[in-house]
Amino acid sequence: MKNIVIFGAPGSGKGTQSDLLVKKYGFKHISTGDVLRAEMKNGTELGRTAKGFIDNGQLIPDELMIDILAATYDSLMPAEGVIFDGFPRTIPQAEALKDMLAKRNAEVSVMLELDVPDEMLIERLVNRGKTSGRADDNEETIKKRLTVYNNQTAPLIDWYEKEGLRRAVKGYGSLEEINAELCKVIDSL
Ligand code: B4P
Repeated sequence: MKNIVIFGAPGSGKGTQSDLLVKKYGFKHISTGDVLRAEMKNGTELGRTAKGFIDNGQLIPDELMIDILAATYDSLMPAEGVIFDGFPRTIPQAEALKDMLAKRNAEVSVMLELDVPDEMLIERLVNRGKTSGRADDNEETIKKRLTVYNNQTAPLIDWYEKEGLRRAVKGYGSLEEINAELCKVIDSL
């Protein structure tokens, strides 16, 4: 069974590429952003807590995210593969993912990193904001999200490099080109 982490800055195309990989391989998909947005839509307590952080471009506290992740993962078993999209976003989350999988006799197979320059990220998210209805897709919040990414999430690049699991792919160009590069890595696992 493959456990694939898809990694990148906000707007790098994690969700977009995950959808294509799910279609091709039939993997299950855990998008922590989607999980949180569903909770917000349903007005649950978790959704109300998450909204305060998301609308400000901040990350949800690790303890909360780690519990959600484990519950979502177990609800999807058995599976041939799982794509983790938007998790981990901090080093404690990466450690928790490793422990959670180890307890289930599993491990991360690869971390696929989508590299996209900042100007392109901002342009993509501002564009998405015109139709997404997402309160965090406006220029001011996007810039905050990029700062949070650089401070809290980017250190995971070295963390996964040291684990020997990091594979970086150019995250701009056509969706098909990017997808073909990701598939090459997955097929080589
Ligand atoms: P997410 O929902 O994970 O969102 P994202 O990082 O904004 O987007 P993604 O990279 O998936 O981009 P997409 O494919 O949509 O997180 C939202 C928030 O939830 C976070 O800020 C945080 O507050 C919270 N959260 C989530 N997980 C958390 C965690 N683990 N811990 C704590 N907090 C957490 O692509 C973006 C746009 O680019 C789209 O419009 C797309 O059409 C376009 N695009 C994609 N590929 C393209 C290409 N090749 N060329 C041109 N445009 C492209």
